[in-house]
Amino acid sequence: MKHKNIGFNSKLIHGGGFEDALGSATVPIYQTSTFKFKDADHGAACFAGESDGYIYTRIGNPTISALENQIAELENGFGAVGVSSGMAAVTTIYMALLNQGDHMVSSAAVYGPSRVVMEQHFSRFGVESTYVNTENIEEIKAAIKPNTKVIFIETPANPTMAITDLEAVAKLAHENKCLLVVDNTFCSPYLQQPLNLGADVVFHSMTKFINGHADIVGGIIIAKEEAYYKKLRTMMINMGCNMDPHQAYMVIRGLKTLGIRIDRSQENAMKVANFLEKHPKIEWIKYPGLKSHPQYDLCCKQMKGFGSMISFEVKGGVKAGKVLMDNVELAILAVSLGGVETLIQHPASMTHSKMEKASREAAGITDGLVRFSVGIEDVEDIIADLDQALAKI
Ligand code: LCS
Repeated sequence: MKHKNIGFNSKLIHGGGFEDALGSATVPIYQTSTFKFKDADHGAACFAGESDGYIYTRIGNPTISALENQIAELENGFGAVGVSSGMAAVTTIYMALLNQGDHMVSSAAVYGPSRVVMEQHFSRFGVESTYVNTENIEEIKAAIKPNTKVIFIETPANPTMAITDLEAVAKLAHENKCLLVVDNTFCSPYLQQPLNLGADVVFHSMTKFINGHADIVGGIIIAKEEAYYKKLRTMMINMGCNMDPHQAYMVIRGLKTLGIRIDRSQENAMKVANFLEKHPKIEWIKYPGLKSHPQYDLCCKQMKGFGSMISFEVKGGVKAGKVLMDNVELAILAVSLGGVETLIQHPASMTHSKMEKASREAAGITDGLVRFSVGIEDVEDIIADLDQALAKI
């Protein structure tokens, strides 16, 4: 790369080292499914891996490569593999790193489908799993078995905002010859770089902060070492869950403002959290930036900022929470998160509804929990909106 010693925000604009023969200043959309070979020998060399020419878009495409190279650099990994969605990242990781008879230990509170696909589908192929409260390292230690191959962590966890100590888990994983995989969706590389804390593989739903504009779905996996990068890329190619060049172009465009979007949304989130914490109708609130968060010190240690995700419960449980959700006017009642717009949703009946109720409760996803993704609007408007909706309870 040309610019070696530049800061994170500069890398968002200039990172990845993209260049093309026409001197394009931004990355164009290479909207093609296939690429011409110069001659038969060149085609054979591309397939043999002796030439790095492009072959076919499921295997690789210049627009997608530009995004992969940029994100690999931001996460400090060997390489990145773009995929069609965050869930495509999850299934590619499970398929590439786990075999029949293997076991995985994971956070009880992870994005619902990450758990459902393991417990209800990979179990059909003989992969075992145990879900524990990974805030407590002793629970992870107790769950490790001789056949444990992967520890799969989401921190902060969706939607409980529980934090896992990445350095401690990385050490434990490696002592037990396991790989540490981290879902970094809630932070993005701007706030947390798990590979620098010892993780082996990191992934994102780029649908969220990385793209940031609620207009595409996408995922990416970053590996620290070449061997795992190759395994993951081969699995993505064979499963056919590649990104599309237009989707990659949209993410490259959104990524440029990641730093300024997160700065603004987390500044707003801190003010919203302070407002909610003092509000008489709030039963409890969990936000990494509040001293009342049980792992506040750990948040300060491993995250560069507190992010913009808040979970809370209104006094009066589900019924009162529904009144709140039905009466907000600025915040949009919708799933997803990490975009420029403020969103509100109810995990027990929406994002985490396919999880067993007992598993949800054990993970701290109470029926009354409301999840709030703070956007970049004027914070006075976000607070006024919550205030008027809370007054209706
Ligand atoms: N990991 C986390 C932490 C997520 O929040 C999500 C999606 C995924 C993975 C999957 O990514 P996708 O396939 O949707 O790109 N989370 C969602 C949520 O909380 N509401 O809607 C989607």
